[in-house]
Amino acid sequence: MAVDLLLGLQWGDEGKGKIVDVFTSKYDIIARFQGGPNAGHTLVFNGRKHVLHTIPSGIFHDNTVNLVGNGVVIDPVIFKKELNKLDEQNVDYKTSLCISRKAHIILPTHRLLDAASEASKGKAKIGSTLKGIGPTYMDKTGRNGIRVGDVELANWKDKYRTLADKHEAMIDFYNVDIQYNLKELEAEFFDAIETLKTLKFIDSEEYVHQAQQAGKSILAEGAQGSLLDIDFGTYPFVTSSNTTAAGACTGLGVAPNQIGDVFGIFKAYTTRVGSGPFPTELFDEAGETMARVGHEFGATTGRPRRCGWLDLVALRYACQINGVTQLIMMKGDVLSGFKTLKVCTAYNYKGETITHLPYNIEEENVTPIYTEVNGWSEDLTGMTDASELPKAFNDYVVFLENELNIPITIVSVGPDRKQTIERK
Ligand code: 2SA
Ligand code: MG
Repeated sequence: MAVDLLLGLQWGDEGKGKIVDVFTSKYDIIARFQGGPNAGHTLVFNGRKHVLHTIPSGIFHDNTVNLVGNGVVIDPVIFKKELNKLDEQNVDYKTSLCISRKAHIILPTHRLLDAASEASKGKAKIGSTLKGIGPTYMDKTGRNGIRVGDVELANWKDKYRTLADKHEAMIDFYNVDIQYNLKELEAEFFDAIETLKTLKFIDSEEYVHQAQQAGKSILAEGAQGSLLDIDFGTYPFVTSSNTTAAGACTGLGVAPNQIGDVFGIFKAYTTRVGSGPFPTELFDEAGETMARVGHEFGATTGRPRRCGWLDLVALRYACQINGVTQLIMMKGDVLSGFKTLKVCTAYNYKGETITHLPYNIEEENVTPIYTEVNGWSEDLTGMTDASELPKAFNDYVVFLENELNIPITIVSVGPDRKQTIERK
């Protein structure tokens, strides 16, 4: 059976966690394929909010296997904290959670290097979540990394020491003021490694292959968003993995011709957390309203998210790169009450009108060209059926479908599982 993908089409925080949770009953296996604890996937059900970082969003369902693929980077300390939270809620993950032996491990010194690198950049900082993501992927591609499978080997601590010593020298090289006690951090790290070792380590590409042969359904859960992709995002203000569809092939071992549906998820407006260009960003009351009504704060760091109008130039680009087959629009409820809504349909790029994403979308090069559409005043949050949705809302959705030429099959009108409406 083909593997379906669910990906964020903007700068992350589109609501992937919620939709994976809604979809989980249709799938046997939910798999993360990239990123790490920089992600914050929020799920709301039975009046409770749950935030996951590394663990796939299918974990709250019985009978679903949750796989952390080879493309993911794991911080054992954060992973242990996530497990503790699941323990508190009596979630039985011992049999349902599997980890690829080929996934790379985030060391305490990776986190310190992240902090040192950001501090050395001053105003030009990336706005990293400081979870050590960049340095860990650097060691992976530099062929120095430590993988989950290594901790099953007798001499892995020698390899650890060599790498951590090198990292300490690199931290010194940055010559910035970073206070740390490595002994303490290491004690916590090695303790968390022991917890990690109680979980199921697997050769995940073989597992995925066998599952496909056996007719099992698999959903690959993306993290961050397409515009944070290391190759196609707003470099260097990106994360260090391929967040786009191709990342699911390399991060799970799924062949390209084995990809089925690609669910592209986007907010009815746009947000971004961290630094970097954002052509439709708002600095006025409209942006403040989106932030306030949409509770736009980072689920991992608590940082306020920047808000702006929907950018169809960027969204079209993301749809193309990912081969999106169905769109899912989130947070339409947040826009209730706006008299008119603006949608960016093209850019003025150095005096020329363009509809593609150019090499550089810094403010001085790009001015968004907007189309204005009618807003709606109705509160959508209690609606459960497409027939209840107001006309102006439907017009907005149809306008976007026509611009993107892809059907919007689901609209979300609130954070709860139940606030999810299918469009026929
Ligand atoms: P990193 O941590 O080195 O990968 O950061 C590099 C850039 O990627 C952005 N990034 C994110 N953007 C949105 N959401 C993310 N997850 C958290 C959330 C973020 C948070 O769900 O809200 O809590 O702040 C995420 N992770 C990484 C990051 O902001 C940098 O721009
Ligand atoms: Mg998030």
